[in-house]
Amino acid sequence: MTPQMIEEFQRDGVARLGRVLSDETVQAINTRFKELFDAKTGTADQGLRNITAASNSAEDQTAPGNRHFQLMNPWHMDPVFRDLYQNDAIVKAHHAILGDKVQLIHDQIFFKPAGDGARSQWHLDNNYFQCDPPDNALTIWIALDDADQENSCLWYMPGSHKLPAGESKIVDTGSTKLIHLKEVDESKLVPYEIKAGHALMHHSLVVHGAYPNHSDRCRRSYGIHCVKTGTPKLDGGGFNNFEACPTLDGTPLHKD
Ligand SMILES: O=C(O)CCC(=O)C(=O)O
Repeated sequence: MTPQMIEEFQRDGVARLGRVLSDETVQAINTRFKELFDAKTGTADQGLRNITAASNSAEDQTAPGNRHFQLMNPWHMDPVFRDLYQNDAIVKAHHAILGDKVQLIHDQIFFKPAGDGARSQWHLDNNYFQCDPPDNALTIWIALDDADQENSCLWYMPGSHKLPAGESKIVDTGSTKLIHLKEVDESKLVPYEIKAGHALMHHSLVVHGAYPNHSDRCRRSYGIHCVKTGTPKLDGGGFNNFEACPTLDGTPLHKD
């Protein structure tokens, strides 16, 4: 990460990291993802779900309409994904913000099909992570297709990671398990269009989300969520399981 990227991240809560994956790697990830997606679609496998579906039933999960698929923890499924969280550019970017000791919370692939890709509700990642302090966690989001305003690129509210909790940050879980924000002034949101293989890094308190994908192109992306090693959760728990949340450099947990 350059000093300019670090400054941008600290000021806006989001920074463009430029290219982190070659076209060949993006292609290999998309091929493997398609195999996993096809094998899991319509099964009760909890690794894959449509997060906007009313339930986990095969019928709801495969119904056309409002679709936003999520494959959780692909790094458990194939070395092609394990290589991603250990990718040099990604590890260095984490170290630049969080210091030497960093561990995985989880990774995921998002897939919004062409035509009926759902919106991503406006949210803050730390409402899911529950890290204390929130500064200790961040997300790197890598586009696996060119992502623009037509096919649901991410939109951010720059600087919102510094807003006090409460203002623009009241959550509403509604009928789903998603924790989204109740009121967001959409005029303050900025689109972050990026090419396939390029990445964004964002703070765990920055407001972000995406509009639906009504275009004739799908939009896939890979999200990696990490935390400074040993960070507790707000409920007093932590990320203490090496198998589930390994350090990025393979060192044992909690050894400084
Ligand atoms: O890909 C998306 O639309 C949502 C991703 C996201 O919000 C995240 O990775 O924090």
